[in-house]
Amino acid sequence: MSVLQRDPQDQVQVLDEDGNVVGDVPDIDDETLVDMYRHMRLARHFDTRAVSLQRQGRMGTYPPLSGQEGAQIGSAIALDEDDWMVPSYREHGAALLRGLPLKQTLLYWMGHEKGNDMPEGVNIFPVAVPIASQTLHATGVGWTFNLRNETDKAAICYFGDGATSEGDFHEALNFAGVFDTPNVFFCNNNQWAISVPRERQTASETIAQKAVAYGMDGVQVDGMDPLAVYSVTKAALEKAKNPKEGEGRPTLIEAVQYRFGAHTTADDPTVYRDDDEVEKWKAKDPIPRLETFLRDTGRLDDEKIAAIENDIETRVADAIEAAESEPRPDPVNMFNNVYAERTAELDAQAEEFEHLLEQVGDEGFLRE
Ligand SMILES: Cc1ncc(C[n+]2csc(CCOP(=O)(O)OP(=O)(O)O)c2C)c(N)n1
Ligand SMILES: [Mg+2]
Repeated sequence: MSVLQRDPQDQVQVLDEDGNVVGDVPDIDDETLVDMYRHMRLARHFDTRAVSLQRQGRMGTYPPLSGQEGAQIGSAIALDEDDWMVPSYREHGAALLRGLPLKQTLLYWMGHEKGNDMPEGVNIFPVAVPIASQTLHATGVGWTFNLRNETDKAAICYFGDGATSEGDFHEALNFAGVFDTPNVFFCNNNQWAISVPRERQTASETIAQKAVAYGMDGVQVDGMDPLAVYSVTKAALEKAKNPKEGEGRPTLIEAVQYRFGAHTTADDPTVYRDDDEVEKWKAKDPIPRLETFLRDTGRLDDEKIAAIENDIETRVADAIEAAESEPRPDPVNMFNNVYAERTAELDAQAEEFEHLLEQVGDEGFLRE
């Protein structure tokens, strides 16, 4: 039976908190497993450096991902080359794995238009800050594949627990169910929507169970177990592209996890959550879990880990240097890429902005 066909309360797990195998290990080759680990470590290191850049005034704001590496990398690594990814604003790890250079993620959060300019062949939508708006875009991508008869492609959409309270989420899933679009809706349930806890977000026992209302499979997975995340995402992507008789294409995955840090660098989580809670979840950290599994099965040792650490430090340092070497962007560029072409309204806004800029200068805008 497929890993997707289960009670939405029955959480999929492959590794327990200590990295012991407790479920079916997915069929992944050794190289990919080590690559999974490398990317999770890279995402964590990048995250630490990015927060520190922001603290030093070298970046505007930044949403940390620590704690969520297992969900991001475990799912993104399951995608095929032609699949598309539709992210929220926290998917730096998943985006990196799918080919977005770290330099661009840095540029985006430094306020540079180039950050959202996807390189040719990188199938990732721009960062979506308006909560849940990207779920509709993702359904649109899936519907496009249907209309074009491109049955070998699927789109994964990432969003948070808070996004499930938005109308967009319901419209996106309802449409996907009715039009049987090849979508994987991947909810990063990190327990908090800024300061709103999961239990204030919905009275549903799980987020996965919401799938029932849209006529699609819903599955809850331990989002801090990268192997379990891989298993369910892979199964959902395969079903999206090649459903068996009687199966629908779309799936809702609820990946249960925790963000270790602040919502963004503008947030102070100590005012709304206890240290005990954070410590409880830190014991489930996806990185040591996968590391234990890889060491126990002879795929990783001290020497290989040291080489990985060296490599990721260099990669992140190089990306920071490259991003900081970019010339400062002209703020008027922000009007250029809203639509393919600038509308008359945007022209008027840009003109007014340039006029103001002439009057008060850059500094005038920075004054509090
Ligand atoms: C439509 C909309 N409303 C409000 C906000 C402000 N806002 C930014 S992040 C956030 C919480 C989102 O929580 P969740 O969906 O759980 O995602 P997480 O940040 O936890 O990954 C809110 C309310 C927004 N960006 N867009
Ligand atoms: Mg959340």
